[in-house]
Amino acid sequence: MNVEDLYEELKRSVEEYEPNKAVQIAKDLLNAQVDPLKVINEVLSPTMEQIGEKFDKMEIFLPELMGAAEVMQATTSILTEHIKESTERPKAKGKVVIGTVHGDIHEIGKNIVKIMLEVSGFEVFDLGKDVPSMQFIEKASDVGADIIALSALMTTTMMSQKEVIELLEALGKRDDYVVIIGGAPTSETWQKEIGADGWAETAGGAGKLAAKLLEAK
Ligand code: B12
Repeated sequence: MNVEDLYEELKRSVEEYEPNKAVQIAKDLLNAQVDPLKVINEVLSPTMEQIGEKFDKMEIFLPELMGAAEVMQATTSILTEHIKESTERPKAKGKVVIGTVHGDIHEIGKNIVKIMLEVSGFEVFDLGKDVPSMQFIEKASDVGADIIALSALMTTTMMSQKEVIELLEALGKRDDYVVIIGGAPTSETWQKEIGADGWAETAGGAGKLAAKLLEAK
């Protein structure tokens, strides 16, 4: 099978809940020297987006959405593990506290961002999902973080990104941290509106963004 065929098969195995097959294809793609980040950005993420649209239109239901998410997660962990193993880490750049904001349990994208920050040389403290706003600030203070990274996947939970920044301001700590945000419904416009320091569309962009912002600080 050529790479294009493998992409098609991978898409199909996510849609049809075939985790073992998807993981095998991911391994085949790695053996064929395909860039794992390309597989995530160009095959897996668009497939999940289409699945989300089908869910939105009620063409599929929660069990199917959960099944696809499981396959996506199993496949991305093979790919990100490879990124981790094959990338030589630059020397320590700084510390990042990351999590998915309060009210939101989507974590696939956040987990990819975490790996990309790690391979870019950051020490990352992952608070997981549905993280109360105050917990980001407490953890950042405990570990002496440079950056707080907030992921939100729903229009409703984007407000929690704003809340973290408002809390930082209220506590007089806004200048202590660089705050970066991301997640499918967010944008540069939203970043500016809530006064975050940076936004990136993809996980690959997140590593570069964090390094650039910290250098500028
Ligand atoms: C998978 C999925 C799920 C899985 C999540 C599994 C998991 N462990 O994460 C499950 C099945 C559990 C789920 C549940 C729900 N979901 Co859902 N889900 C999705 C889906 C299909 C894909 C998300 C995903 O993983 N994408 C792939 C990753 C790689 O992309 P990503 O997350 O965007 O991340 C990339 C970038 O955004 C960026 N990034 C992400 N975070 C950050 C952070 C920083 C700092 C930076 C710089 C960058 C960055 O980098 C990542 C990699 O490139 C989306 C559809 C969509 N279009 O997003 C719906 C979607 C987000 N879900 C939706 C809904 C409604 C729900 C539920 C409420 C359903 C329900 N009725 O129960 C629940 C949520 C409950 C809750 N309180 O959170 C809606 C949200 C609508 C809205 N209001 O905005 C969507 C948009 C589907 C839809 N079209 O209706 N979901």
